[in-house]
Amino acid sequence: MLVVASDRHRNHSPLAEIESSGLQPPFEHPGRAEAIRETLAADDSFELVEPDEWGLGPIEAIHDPGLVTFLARAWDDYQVEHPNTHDVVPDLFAMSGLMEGMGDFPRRSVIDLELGRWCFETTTPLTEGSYDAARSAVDVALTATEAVLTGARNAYALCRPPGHHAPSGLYGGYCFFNNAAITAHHVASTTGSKVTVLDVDYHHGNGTQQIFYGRADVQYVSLHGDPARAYPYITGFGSEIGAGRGRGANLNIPLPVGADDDAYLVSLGRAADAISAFAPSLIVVSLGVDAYYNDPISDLGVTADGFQRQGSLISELNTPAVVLQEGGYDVEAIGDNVRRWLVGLGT
Ligand code: OKP
Ligand code: ZN
Repeated sequence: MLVVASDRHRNHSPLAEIESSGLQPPFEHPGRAEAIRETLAADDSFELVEPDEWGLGPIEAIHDPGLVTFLARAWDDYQVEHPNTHDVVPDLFAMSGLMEGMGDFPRRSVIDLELGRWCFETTTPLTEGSYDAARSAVDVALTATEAVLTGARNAYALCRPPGHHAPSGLYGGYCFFNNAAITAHHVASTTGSKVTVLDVDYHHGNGTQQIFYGRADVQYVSLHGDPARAYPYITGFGSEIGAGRGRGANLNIPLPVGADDDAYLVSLGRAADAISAFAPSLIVVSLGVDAYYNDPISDLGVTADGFQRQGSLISELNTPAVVLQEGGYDVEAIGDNVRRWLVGLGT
């Protein structure tokens, strides 16, 4: 199987994250991607290549160009006001309630205000090279996708930072650009065919759901910890089925605490039936391996064997698939868990 990976992910390297009201070492760090790369490089069923450059077009087809411009400049602009800041984090959130009944938010070039305008939470510091890393993750995803569009049965994109929490006009949840949404839209718009995003990360991909909620040509199917207890709390409920032309093209399957391999596979079977009924030309898999029983920020009970069974179940759909990395925070196990999912899919 072709694996696309770039060293540029290392340029996104936060010192800390502000989570649950505490400052702590970041769960989302360069060591995650390094561990995956090492594991895949040691197995000759995988061939590692560098990404091509795809430019801003595919990104701006999904994200507000204002967000893109902001991310490109924000770290530098922040240093002018606050010199020698390594991790840039908003300390004001430009929430709509502040302007309730008074019209639109003022668009002013005050960096502290702009940060709070584009970022929705505190666990996603912007470092000097975050924009470069986020750009490289998109290039990695699109390069792997190109391989599948030109005949490979499947391919793996070692994306870092991840993407599925980023809606069209915001960043957060460790995500800057929504790699999966950019990829799915790129394929749907260039081939005129239907695409499914299957999201097996432990967390609901609120960003991907938001981007495609009104669209009939891109299906979003997600299994995740029930948002009644799990981040991002706001979305991921089964009642969210899409809107307008997109009604019926969004499927959320929330999972209970401790769901094990068998339970997970039953729900993934439901997801597979929905994908089969939609009949996409391509499946974009948002692969987080944070459903792992030992993941430090999640509460499901999936084992390495379970990940392989997941890949294998999806291979039975007989549909080309490009697999994009999202989360997974047990760095000891992340490489092998990803490898097993890909082995199940078919290398
Ligand atoms: C990214 B991905 C809860 C804080 C959650 C962000 C988690 C982002 C997960 N107190 N922090 O979906 O793996
Ligand atoms: Zn996750």
